[in-house]
Amino acid sequence: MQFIEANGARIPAIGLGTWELRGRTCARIVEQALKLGYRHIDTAQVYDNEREVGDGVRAAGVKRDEVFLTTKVWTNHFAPNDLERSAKESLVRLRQPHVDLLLLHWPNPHVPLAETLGALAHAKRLGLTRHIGVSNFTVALIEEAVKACPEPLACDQVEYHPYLDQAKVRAACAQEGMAVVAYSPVAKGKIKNDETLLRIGRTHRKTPAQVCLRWLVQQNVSAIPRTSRIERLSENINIFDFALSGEEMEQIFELASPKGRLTDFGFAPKWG
Ligand code: 1BO
Repeated sequence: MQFIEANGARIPAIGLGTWELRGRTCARIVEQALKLGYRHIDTAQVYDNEREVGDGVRAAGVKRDEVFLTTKVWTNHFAPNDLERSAKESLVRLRQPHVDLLLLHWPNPHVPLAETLGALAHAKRLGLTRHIGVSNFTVALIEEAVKACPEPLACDQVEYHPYLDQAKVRAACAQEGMAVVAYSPVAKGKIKNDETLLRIGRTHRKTPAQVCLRWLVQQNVSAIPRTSRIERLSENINIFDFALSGEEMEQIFELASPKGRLTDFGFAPKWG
């Protein structure tokens, strides 16, 4: 497994995303992922599956300090006291003494960012999490957050796949020593019949999804594909035995389109 180093954090390059995974399916897939060699699991308070993620982690029998576990605080808990309480409740559901990374799930313009970041840093100092970071932050918000946060931020977790240009976010994170963690890294399956990815995949005997994930990892981005299918777990982690050429990387960058974003909500920030 390759790792992404970011402001003191060492984030496994491939992780398992669990958005929309629920109940026993979620627990089973987390357990299987860890048994197959995954060492990075991503959940969130709002996914309503922290309990099952915790069950899966324990059932896998992997040493806790070998697993990089992320959860996120939902935006209605950004007032300082709420944030600490919410983080502690996540730990109770996960049945863990701490997580490795605690993120602000989306920006919330209704609570001053400096106050929320102060509370996030406090959660780190209390030992509730080893590292802190943000998710769905634009370049302007990353810059504001870095200035306001009393502790280093390890990452910005954002939607990222070949159809969405994230060059500006990548550059801002690199400037601040932060990692980019990519959710929806295979564009919710939309890449599976992509001619460019199929052609590049044929050269390396890899699937379009594997080409996508390799393309992200070669940019020093950590990717957290979600799946509920065991066979996909193996496919998604089997990307460390080939390399894309510079030309292939460029051909994949050219797939980006202004309409490439797949996850947007009324409460989302104005994307730069
Ligand atoms: C509402 C959840 C978005 C991805 O984490």
